[in-house]
Amino acid sequence: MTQSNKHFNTQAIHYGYSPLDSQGALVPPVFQTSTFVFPTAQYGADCFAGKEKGHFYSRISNPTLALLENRLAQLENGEGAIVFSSGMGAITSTCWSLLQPGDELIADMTLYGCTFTFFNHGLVKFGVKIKHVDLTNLEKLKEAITEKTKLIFFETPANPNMRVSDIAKISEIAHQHNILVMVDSTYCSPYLQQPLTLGADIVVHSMTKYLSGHGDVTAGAIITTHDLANKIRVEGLKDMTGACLSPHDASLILRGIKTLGIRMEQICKNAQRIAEYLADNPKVETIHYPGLASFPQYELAKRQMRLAGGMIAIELKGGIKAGSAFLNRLNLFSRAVSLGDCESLAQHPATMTHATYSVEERQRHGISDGLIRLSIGLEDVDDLIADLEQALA
Ligand code: HCS
Repeated sequence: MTQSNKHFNTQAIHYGYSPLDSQGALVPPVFQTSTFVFPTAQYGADCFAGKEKGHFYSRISNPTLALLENRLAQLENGEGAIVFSSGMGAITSTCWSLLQPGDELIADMTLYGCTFTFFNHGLVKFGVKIKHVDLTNLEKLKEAITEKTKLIFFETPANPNMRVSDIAKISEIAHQHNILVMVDSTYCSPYLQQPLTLGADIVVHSMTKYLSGHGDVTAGAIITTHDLANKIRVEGLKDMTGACLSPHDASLILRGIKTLGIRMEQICKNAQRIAEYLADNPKVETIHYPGLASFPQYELAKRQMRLAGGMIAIELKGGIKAGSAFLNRLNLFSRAVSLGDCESLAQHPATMTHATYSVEERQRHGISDGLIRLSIGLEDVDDLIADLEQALA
């Protein structure tokens, strides 16, 4: 009944749940409880000592969270997963568990603003050295590695400028030096890209985005080996961040994942049409979308992603002034951060998602002031193009 040998959509709907184990309930019940009753005092003590595998407190585990974790591990081709109350909860819990003072972390040049800040203003305070390296250049990666390097972290495609990094090649180099590779695959979801299959050690998702898919939850996850998941659960999640997901939010994500495949297919179709329209529009100076042959890493993106995704970054002729006027004229696209929702969204990274970088840092890290980020949703694509057309006019 767990459907482990089936295709993606079948697993996204069924994996890990048997209705007859829950009085026939077609949809998994939500275990909305913070604590669990011990049949005996000894059983409780054994739970705390790690000798019993049962659930005993929902910050650490809960049957609804466990179902979501098992399903995610299956969809990402991993052994184990942990869910968190946000993507940042997932990143911070993992880094606190894996890094120590004196260690070095290599990160790509472009990262989501709060990840960048956590690394450069959070981890550094505790003696971890951060090296930003252009991971699209493997020679630079090899030069940056030292015996202190413990973790390589990158987003692919990167938020917001869409840089694509080669997961297989970076993992191969990292593993020659016993370095762990952590990939933020939020822009793809497991439907478009499976970093563990390509050799990475840890995948992180903001499940606020495509996995939940409906803009009503903040959540995060990591998927990795059993051993690493166990370490990060009992160190990072349990004792360091406590960034646990609520059972109700987990059930919303389980619902969202059922339609992940068909949502991603349609979102990617819409995004491809919109990218082609924008690429031909004379008001657009630059467009970054992995599904266009003009995209610098078009071949790599085709190799490691099933489809080109729903995120597009553009720069308009006239820079930030034109970009701001364009944002203000949009009617159907919502002016909002976040991504991966049914609603199409538009935002300005330099003053919103990446405002945590200083001006100089943004310049150094390739986030231009005029960049506009679009998250393509599920509206009819002709309506979306009409909205872009009138906003660009
Ligand atoms: N990580 C989200 C939230 C921004 S504040 C985004 O839109 O990139």
